[in-house]
Amino acid sequence: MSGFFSRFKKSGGGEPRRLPPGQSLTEKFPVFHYGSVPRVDLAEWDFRVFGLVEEDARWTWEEFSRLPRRKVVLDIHCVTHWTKLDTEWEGVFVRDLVEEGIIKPKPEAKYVIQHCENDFTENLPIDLVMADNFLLATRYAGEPLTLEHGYPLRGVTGSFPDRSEEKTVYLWKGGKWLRGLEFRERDRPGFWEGGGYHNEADPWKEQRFSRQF
Ligand SMILES: Nc1nc2c(c(=O)[nH]1)N[C@H]1C(S)=C(S)[C@@H](COP(=O)(O)O)O[C@H]1N2
Ligand SMILES: [Mo]
Repeated sequence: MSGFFSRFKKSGGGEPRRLPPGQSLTEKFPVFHYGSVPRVDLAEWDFRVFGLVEEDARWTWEEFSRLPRRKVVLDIHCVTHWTKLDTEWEGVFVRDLVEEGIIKPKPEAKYVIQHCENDFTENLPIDLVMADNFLLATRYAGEPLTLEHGYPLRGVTGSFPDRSEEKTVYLWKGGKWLRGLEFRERDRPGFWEGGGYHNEADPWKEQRFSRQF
């Protein structure tokens, strides 16, 4: 029992905060998406950065693989009420690309749209995309992503196991089969937001839906 509870470390205020309201822990990694799993050919794959950036970019898989990368451990929260603790991801952080001058967002850029296969999109404010709890992940738990979890590249967002002050959003804000980032001045609802999911998606505030279905 102590082992279980010791995983819920105290955050600044002294209260343990790892399981957002209305969530249950799972050891599994459920798969959830709309539509079918796209077939991706790495030889044809590219990744585009466009919109309000000083220079557009288009990277092949090989070029993308040479970008700076690092690892992070996150607790991920699905709007369908499961939370998975201590998930290990590896990939590219937008923050690193900006700090190294590889991407130069214009000052007017306030939002970032993830563009995925089959015209699927997800939207986030730029500060959340630049945070250390958002990455463009190529690997999960030491292995390349599986097809159904977004191979070869997906957005991932979650909360830090050891601190919970950072703004977090539900996992639906991480687009699987990611193909590009668009920097914009104005927000534009993504696929799930268009279907009634909450635009802000903060699991601690239980921002699941913006209206009743
Ligand atoms: N391309 C794409 N990405 C997507 C979705 C989708 O329908 N298409 N669904 C989102 C939702 S609602 C969730 S909960 C997570 C699920 O990720 P998982 O299947 O790896 O658990 O993917 C998100 N990313
Ligand atoms: Mo979801």
